[in-house]
Amino acid sequence: MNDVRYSVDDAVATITLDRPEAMNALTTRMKAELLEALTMASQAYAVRAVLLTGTDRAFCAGQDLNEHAANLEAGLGLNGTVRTHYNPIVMAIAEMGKPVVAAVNGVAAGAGAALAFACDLRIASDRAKFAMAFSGIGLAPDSGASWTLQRLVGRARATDLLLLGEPFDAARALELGIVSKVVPASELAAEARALAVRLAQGPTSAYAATKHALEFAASSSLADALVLEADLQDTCAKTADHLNATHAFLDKKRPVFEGR
Ligand code: LHQ
Repeated sequence: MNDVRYSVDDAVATITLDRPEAMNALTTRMKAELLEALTMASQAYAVRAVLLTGTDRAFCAGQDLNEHAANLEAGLGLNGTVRTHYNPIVMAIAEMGKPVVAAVNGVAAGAGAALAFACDLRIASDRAKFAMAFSGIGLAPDSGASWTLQRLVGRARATDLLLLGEPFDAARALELGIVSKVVPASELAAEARALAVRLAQGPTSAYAATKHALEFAASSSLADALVLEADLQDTCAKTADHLNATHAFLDKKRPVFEGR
């Protein structure tokens, strides 16, 4: 991989978008590398949480507009990238049976912001800035932003943010509930890592079930959500983590989760 870095430590896979000269804007190569990294993290048994971040001033400026302009010039339109790259990337995050934390270190624009929205938790540096840049270049939301943003902030605010496209800073993102925490830029890497390590030491199967239940319940009836909850709870109840943590509680000990 060239523009995306992948490393595993303490059961946390860290995926770093690393093309700072273009604010980590996504080229075809970068999108392929990001999907490859997410797939590796998903498949690796030893990985129990994922941390997605950027470098320098940017988390991710969305689609690389130089490459996109070349495609338009060549009459290729979007060149299939929404279906070929963005959609599989977002689904890889959503379907990852492990928590995914976005450490938003700087600008997150367009599909870059949508990537952060697709993650399970977002922690931001006080230098982070979000821009729903789609309408600014005559496009509608993609990469799940129409789905995720309204679930994060409610439909009225999502409509406002997507139609008007006004950039907003980390403090506003916190107010809107888009990020769960804002920390000084110098502390972001350590704070985000501590959060990811904590999640990697948690009940991985229960986390996977929680993600599944939330995703399903977002667009189902209460009755159907109850049915799925019951099934998922059956699965969780069979894990060693559940048995051990229940005994640990009764023994007044801290539970140790092994992720199985
Ligand atoms: C960039 C980019 C960029 C290339 C900064 N590309 N170089 C899906 C499917 C297919 C097509 C289209 O889109 C999509 C979904 C999307 O993602 S749509 C949204 C695409 N992204 C944008 O419209 C954001 C464009 N960028 C900006 O608005 C600003 O650059 C932001 C707000 C990100 C940062 O502003 P500043 O902090 O003022 O930095 P800057 O504008 O000076 O940028 C620094 C450099 O990064 C600069 O290059 P240069 O060679 O002049 O130093 C920019 O050209 C480059 N850059 N974003 N998306």
